[in-house]
Amino acid sequence: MPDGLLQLPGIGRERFLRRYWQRKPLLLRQALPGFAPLLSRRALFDLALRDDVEARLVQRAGAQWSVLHAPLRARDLPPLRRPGWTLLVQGVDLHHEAVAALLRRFRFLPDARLDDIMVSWASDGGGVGPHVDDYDVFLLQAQGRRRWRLGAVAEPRMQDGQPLKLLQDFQPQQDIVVEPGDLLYLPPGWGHDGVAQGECMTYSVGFRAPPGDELLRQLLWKLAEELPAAARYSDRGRIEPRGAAHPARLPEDMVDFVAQAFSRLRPGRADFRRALGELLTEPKQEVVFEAPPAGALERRLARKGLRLDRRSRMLWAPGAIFVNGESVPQALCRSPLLRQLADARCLDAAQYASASDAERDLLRQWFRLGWAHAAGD
Ligand SMILES: [Mn+2]
Repeated sequence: MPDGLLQLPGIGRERFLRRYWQRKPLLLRQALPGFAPLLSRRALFDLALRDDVEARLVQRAGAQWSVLHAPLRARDLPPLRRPGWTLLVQGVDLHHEAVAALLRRFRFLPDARLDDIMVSWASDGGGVGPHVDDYDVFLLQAQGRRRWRLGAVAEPRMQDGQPLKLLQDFQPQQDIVVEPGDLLYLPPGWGHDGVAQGECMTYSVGFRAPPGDELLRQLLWKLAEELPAAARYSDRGRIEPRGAAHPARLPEDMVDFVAQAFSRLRPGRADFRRALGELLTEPKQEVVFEAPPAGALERRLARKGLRLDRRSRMLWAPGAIFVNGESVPQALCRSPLLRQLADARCLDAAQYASASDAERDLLRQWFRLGWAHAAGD
């Protein structure tokens, strides 16, 4: 597989973005001809049993579903021949280089939207039932066949008493069977139900599309965490002796106090940009970076250049550069070299040699944190 951006044969990226992205589903037969699983069933199961990996086991018995969340143990997994179960492993790109490379082929879409690749294995009849997701997803069939039923959902209503969010009265309008190499795009909120026909593996390339309220909640939290210390509430000289009859009454001037403190906040565009950049580059919860082994020489950076760790998240914006949940220091927030690193995710030896002292200090710091490595290591 060539290591370029995905071509979307027959339609092209430009037409796809104009007509389908965030609008309607698209099935691309043989978008990746000859595509085969990048890791074996065994390797996927081993990954699912690790305690730093997010995985779920979904089973169905008649109309009743059950879900088991990580940490999973080997004995939790049903026999392969038992029909109707599926194992879903989230963030496989964080642990597997070929899967990370597949994710990079989708970088014609902004990194800020890119989430992860989930890999699912299913026994015959396995699936997670009819549902909607709140993200864009490309479903790449990797092994075996899966039947997809798709339909627009005006107002999702969920079934009661299920451990999963399952649509009630799902009315599919499309019914297709996909084979290895086929790619199905679904916008957020589109109903879908995929059922394995025989043993089946599917790669889900997910793009977060957070609802405004959720984004705002996280941004406000982030802004709140950085609040400077403020004056303490005081009622000096304001307590009414008559109030003794109603000690339970909340003083109105305390309400004024917080209202005034809040109105002084006035976050500006730069604050929102910073909070958003730091939020979106926050590594996934289970990611732990490892410092390079003792004896790993920073001089190798000079000889080989530098590449970001595949789990490092980096974004840039006017006057700001973000990496793994942090803003780079003010003095470097417009560095063309760091922007270059964010876009290309690597710097060659010549580019590394061109770094200023401050840039080199920062890059060495990232190297020591395990956020970046010498190219080729
Ligand atoms: Mn889904």
